[in-house]
Amino acid sequence: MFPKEVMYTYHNPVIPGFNPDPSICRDGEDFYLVTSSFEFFPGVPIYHSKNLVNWECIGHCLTRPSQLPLANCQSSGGIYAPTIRKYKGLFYMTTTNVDMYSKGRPGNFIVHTDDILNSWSEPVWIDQGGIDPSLLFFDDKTYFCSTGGEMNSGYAGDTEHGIYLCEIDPLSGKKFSPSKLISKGTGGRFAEAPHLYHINGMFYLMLAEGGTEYGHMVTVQRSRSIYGPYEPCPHNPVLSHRNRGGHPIQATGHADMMEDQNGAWWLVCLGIRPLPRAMLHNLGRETFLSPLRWIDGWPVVGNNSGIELEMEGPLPAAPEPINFNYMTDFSGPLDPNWNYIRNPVEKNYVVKSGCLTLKGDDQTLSTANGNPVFIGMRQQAYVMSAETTLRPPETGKAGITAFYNYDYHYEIFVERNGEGDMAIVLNKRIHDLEAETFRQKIPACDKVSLRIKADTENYTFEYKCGEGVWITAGRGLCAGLCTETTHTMTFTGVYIGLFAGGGNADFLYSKSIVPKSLG
Ligand code: 6LW
Repeated sequence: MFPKEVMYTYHNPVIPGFNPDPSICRDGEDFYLVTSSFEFFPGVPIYHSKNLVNWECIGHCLTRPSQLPLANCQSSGGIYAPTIRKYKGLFYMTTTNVDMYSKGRPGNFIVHTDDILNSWSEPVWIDQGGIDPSLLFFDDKTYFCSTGGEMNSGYAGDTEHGIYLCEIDPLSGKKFSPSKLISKGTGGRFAEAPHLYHINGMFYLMLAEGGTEYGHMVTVQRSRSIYGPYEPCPHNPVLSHRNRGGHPIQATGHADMMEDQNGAWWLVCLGIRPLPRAMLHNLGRETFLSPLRWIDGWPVVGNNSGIELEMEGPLPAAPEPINFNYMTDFSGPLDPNWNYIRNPVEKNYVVKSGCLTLKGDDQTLSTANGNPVFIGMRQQAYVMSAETTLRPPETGKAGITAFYNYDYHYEIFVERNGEGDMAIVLNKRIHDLEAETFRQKIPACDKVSLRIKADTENYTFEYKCGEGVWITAGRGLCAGLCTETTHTMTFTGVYIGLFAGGGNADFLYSKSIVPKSLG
């Protein structure tokens, strides 16, 4: 059935932790995948793989504030779903900075590069509204689609809801045709995530419908003409877990598909792994992989239109176990797995001779729409631990946090006041309630270690003075840092981060460990 007979077993999610809205393209035997980044910076991580299972973050598309202004960006504002494509020697990435709409400006833009390991162009802005932009290169023309019409009729809402298409120049952003409504979806609410493909003489339009929560699905339509009319696939939705109650993977949707160098087809999509006791998830929407077959000119996804934690497929190369363990001793530049909240003030981050100095200013992790002095990595496994050792600040605070957004975070930190008194503090913020649930004076020492241990119920916070023993300061429920429990619509996941406020602190290393049995 598959063009290549060697079948491999692999594990999902292939990119765990907050990595939603995956889009994938192939360049020879190299695969590249991008995901949404919202208020975090740099924007739009780029992952590389040779086998479609082991992905390494090699950089970001949006590395300069001129490409990605995030000042005062709302939680889960900023960058929504990207699409990546390769055409005639150039990589193109199109996405939305939804914050632009609140300024009355276009939100959809395109950047390009001829060297994916290097920097990308400045954005060109597209006069078409909505979200989830996508590109199709066909017949020497470039087609652009998204979920909104002409900009002067407003962001998505003011135009008739649906998928709009126009022809553009991807380098200048110039529009060659008016935006035309080509589909309203197949009946589910929120037709979004359009991806257009030209395969065997037909145009295929893949959409997400149902919303990005538990009713999420992927639908497909096809037409001989790019502008439609589009005929729905007889077995829509081609992927959904909406009727799979109790399945460990939920909310599958927002997909992209691609043919590999051996003629096998693959689909990447987002999904969530809810906590065992409730319909809640704290790790964010993650990236999953499924083989895709063509039957009678329609795509058939995975296991009976579903995705499993363990799947089999004709991968282009053998998969390796996913390594979740991470150690940095700050002996070189920060690798791209580290992210900031909104645009960082660069002078507040100094990496030198095995030490990261965070120069804490007057912002805190709770500063609304702020850019506190923080670097973090996505939490990628439910059961994990993360620790750091630091030299306490002369005055101020420095520590480690489990951070969802400025209204939802737990942290343990060391604080030194003007008199030189030192204390360990556990602080929790949920909704508009912020409380110190633990405060312990400690004798002055020049090194403090702080640790977060996560499981499917709690984050546990521990500290150690000098070479002493680990002491538990307290816990915080995972339920407090979940997408479903936030007071605004949010789309992100937990970061484990290092931070400082009100003074300078030197961090000597950062380490995170996932028990092998879960890797
Ligand atoms: C994205 C939309 C969606 O733009 O969630 O799951 C939105 N799908 O397509 C934010 O990621």
